[in-house]
Amino acid sequence: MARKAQPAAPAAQPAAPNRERPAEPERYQASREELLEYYRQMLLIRRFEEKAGQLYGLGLIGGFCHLYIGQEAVAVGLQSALEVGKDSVITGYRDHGHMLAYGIDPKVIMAELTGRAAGISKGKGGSMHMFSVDHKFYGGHGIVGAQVSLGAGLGFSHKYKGDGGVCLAYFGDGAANQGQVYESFNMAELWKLPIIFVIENNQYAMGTSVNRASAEDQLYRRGESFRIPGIQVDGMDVLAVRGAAERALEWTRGGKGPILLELKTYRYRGHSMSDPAKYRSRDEVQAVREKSDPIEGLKKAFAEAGITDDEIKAIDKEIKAVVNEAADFAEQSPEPDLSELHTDVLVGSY
Ligand SMILES: Cc1ncc(C[n+]2csc(CCOP(=O)(O)OP(=O)(O)O)c2C)c(N)n1
Ligand SMILES: [Mg+2]
Repeated sequence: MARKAQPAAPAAQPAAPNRERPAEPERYQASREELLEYYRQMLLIRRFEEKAGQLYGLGLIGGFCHLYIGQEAVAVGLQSALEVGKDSVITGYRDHGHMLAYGIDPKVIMAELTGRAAGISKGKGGSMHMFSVDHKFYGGHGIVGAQVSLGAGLGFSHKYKGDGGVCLAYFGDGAANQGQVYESFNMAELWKLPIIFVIENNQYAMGTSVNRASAEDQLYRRGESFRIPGIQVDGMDVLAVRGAAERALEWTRGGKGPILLELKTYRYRGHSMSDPAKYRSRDEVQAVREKSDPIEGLKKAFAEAGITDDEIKAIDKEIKAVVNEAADFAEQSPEPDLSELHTDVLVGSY
């Protein structure tokens, strides 16, 4: 007997025609003190990472180690707009810069890199696994893309508790092709979670350029089919980054749900310490350093703000001392006791 054709189910009502867009961000008008602070923080990250590279070369740091040199303006510009202890941050394995930009003591970060008991994860996490609950800094994750789903969970927790916080979830251009990222986008928009998805587009995922790996390489558009608005930002300009942070925070704190920022940036060093760097030329790296270095770029705003060479030199000296102190501390601290081998593996109670 022929089956009767079923009437088509009524089409679901389309969601309200979207959608309001965030206002265009403006370059941030920083005060003199703020300019000096951004300079100080970016330089701290740069010198810290250079020192970490040296300690790695000397065999004092082992395992994986991913440096943030070149990308300093991203973490500094964004995190300068957050409220430490109220907002939360989560990122991948290239995490030293984000911790420093959150005001976490360079000594305990360096001690973690050298695997010492005084390190922020008691010397048992290393470069990729650092955490500070006090700062609401939730790592430090080695699984590419995992931090995005965990970040959606942090956004959920801000909303559930009504604590007014916003989560900043950083991930790379490579991670932007992971499936779980899009499941997280869907839930975040559906539930209007207070989360800023931050794509740090440093142009490469290990040795693969973004254009080779991404059908849509304008990554700020990646939220469109979830109705998440996106903004593309010059990630080498700390003032442009801070300006975009203002807009994104306005949006999320205003209860409008998630927003996506794509920061166009560049990493000067290899993917990790064991990168043969055969996928790009030295000239390419040199050209970015010369034309768009975030630290040199910021200096252009100094003259107008009346910042003198002596002030800059004093900061350079101060940062050198801070980083040397962190390295000395990291070299001299004892390693974890053998009895610590099996602690902190499982949560005792929850
Ligand atoms: C799920 C998963 N797949 C693959 C890897 C190996 N891996 C480590 S880093 C990386 C590249 C990620 O690049 P990107 O997201 O652009 O971040 P970047 O290193 O540029 O900061 C890959 C494929 C991994 N750690 N986890
Ligand atoms: Mg990348």
